Amino acid sequence: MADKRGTDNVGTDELSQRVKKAKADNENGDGGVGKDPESENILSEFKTTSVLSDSSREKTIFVHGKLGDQEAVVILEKTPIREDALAELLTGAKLKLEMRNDIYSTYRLLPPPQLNEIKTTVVCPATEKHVKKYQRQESSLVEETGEDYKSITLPYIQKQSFSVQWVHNILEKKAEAERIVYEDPDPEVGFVLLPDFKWDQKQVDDLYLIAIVHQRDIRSLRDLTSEHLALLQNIFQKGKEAVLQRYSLAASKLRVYLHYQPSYYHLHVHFTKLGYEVPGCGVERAHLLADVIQNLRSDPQYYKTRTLYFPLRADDGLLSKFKEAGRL
Ligand code: M7G
Repeated sequence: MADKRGTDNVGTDELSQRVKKAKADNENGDGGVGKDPESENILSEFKTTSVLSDSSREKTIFVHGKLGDQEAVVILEKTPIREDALAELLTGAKLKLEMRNDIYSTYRLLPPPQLNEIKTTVVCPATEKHVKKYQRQESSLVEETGEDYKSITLPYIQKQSFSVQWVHNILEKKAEAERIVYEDPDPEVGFVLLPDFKWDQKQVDDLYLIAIVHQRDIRSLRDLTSEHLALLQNIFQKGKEAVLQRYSLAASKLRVYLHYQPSYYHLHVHFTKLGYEVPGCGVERAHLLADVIQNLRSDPQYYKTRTLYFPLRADDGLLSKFKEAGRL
């Protein structure tokens, strides 16, 4: 069942209603690239090549396969059971008894189809890098000095990183325009705040938004100096206000952070609900925006000069570059 952490001042029910309303409001917006709510089932042609990873605890499976002649990755994830849908779930379901013993009994509950969704993400055409990203792999912690960044990491990411076309589509309103929660259009300090595609927006317990900056030449934490303080403070302040207004979630219930290394080298900030243990929120990858702001205040060149630590997966090309350079 969806947990109730952090809903101190507002009931879960009310929160769910607000999320649903926000979603409905959003869905009345204009279309974007690939928007086709009732699209036909393109996955009926999907041919599985391999299961990249799965988790019975997370109730997810990451599958590599082919859609026609194109490589594809499909991610399936069972969604949380919502409190506001409980009554409909219990009355509308078929219940099949599995066993009964004294005061105990177990059943298989077959919910009505509308309450039995599986959140599905399709990446197609998927690159080899996508396939690797979703494959379960051992990781190693890398120590990157400011010099290592210039001589190893930067040349690698200039050649090898994921396309940020999807980010440009968002900034130009060519995709996901109807999902935007808040925008500050200023070219210097402005940003777009919208739901991360990992969040289905059905409950606030797993809230996940991203703030994408309008400036296009800031790759990551490493590019930040005190010149970007106004931008970072603007995202922090207005992002928190927008979340409070839209989802009634106070700033004290949010984890606001950047990834280093990110997957996509266009500066963006993650806003997740505190207590929601999302992959990538651990100390080896997440940098709290509040800390980033403080560090830049005390040293304008902090992220140019500091040694930064991050995990790299065994088959990551960047890891090979660190090994070749004798840094691992
Ligand atoms: P990251 O730190 O660069 O990499 O974050 P990560 O994916 O390894 O965490 C990028 C964030 O953008 C992730 O949280 C993704 O789930 C999210 N994201 C990625 N894509 C391709 C999209 C997209 O097309 N739309 C939206 N809304 N979010 C996306």
